[in-house]
Amino acid sequence: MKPVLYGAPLSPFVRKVRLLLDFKEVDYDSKMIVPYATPKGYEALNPLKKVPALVLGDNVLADSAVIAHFLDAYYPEKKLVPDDLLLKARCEWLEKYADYELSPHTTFTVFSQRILNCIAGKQPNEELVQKAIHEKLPPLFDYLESQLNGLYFIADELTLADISVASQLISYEHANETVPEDRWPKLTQFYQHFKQQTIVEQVISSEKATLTKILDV
Ligand SMILES: N[C@@H](CCC(=O)N[C@@H](CS)C(=O)NCC(=O)O)C(=O)O
Repeated sequence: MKPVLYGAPLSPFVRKVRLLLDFKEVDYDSKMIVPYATPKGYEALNPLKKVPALVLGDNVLADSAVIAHFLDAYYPEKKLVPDDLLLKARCEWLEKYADYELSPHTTFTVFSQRILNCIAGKQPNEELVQKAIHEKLPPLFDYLESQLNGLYFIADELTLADISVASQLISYEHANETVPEDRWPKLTQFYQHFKQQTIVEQVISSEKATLTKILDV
C-alpha cells in the first residue's frame, strides 16, 4: 500500500514530507493540490484546506509534522526522528521552530511576496520583504547558528530537524535570498552541505523547473 501525498511541490511543508520519504527511500504517489485553490472535497483530507495531506489506504492525515512523524515510525528503516527521548524532543522543537517561527518570514512573507505575487500578476511589497530579511529573520538565524556544532542540528546525523529548517531556506532561496555567510557561517555551511546531497539536488532542480515554467507563462 503506497502512501499518497497531496500538495504542491513548492510548499515547504510538502517539501519536508517529500524529502523525508526520499531519504527513507519510500515509494509514494503524489497528487497536485494548489494551496488557496483547493478542489471541492479536499477538506475531507485536510479540514484546514492546507497542504500537505496524506492518504494511506483508508487513513487520512493532515499537517506536515504529524505526517512526517507518522511516516518515520511507520517505515522504520533510516529513522529521521531520533529514538532517544531528549534528542527526539530537540528534533521536534527545531521542526516546530522552522514551521512556526521561520515560515512566517521565509515562506509567508519573502516567498509569498516575491513569487506568489508574481504568479498572480501582483507587485511584491518589498517593504515587507526587507523587514523580514533585515529585522525579523536575523534573530531567528542567530538562534539557529547557536544550535549548530557541525553539519547537522542533532548529534552527527541527518534528522527531520535539518530537513525542516532547510525546507524553509529552500523557499527563501527560490525567492532569491540566502543566509549571508559572513554573519551566519555555521548556518550557511549546514545549508550548503544539506543541498549538496543528491536527493535534495533532485528535489530543488525539479522545483526550479516548475518555477521557471509557472513564471514564464
Ligand atoms: N502547519 C501546517 C502548515 C501548512 C500550510 O500552511 N500550508 C500552506 C502552503 S505552504 C497552505 O496550504 N496554505 C493554504 C491556506 O492557508 O489556505 C503544516 O505543517 O502542514
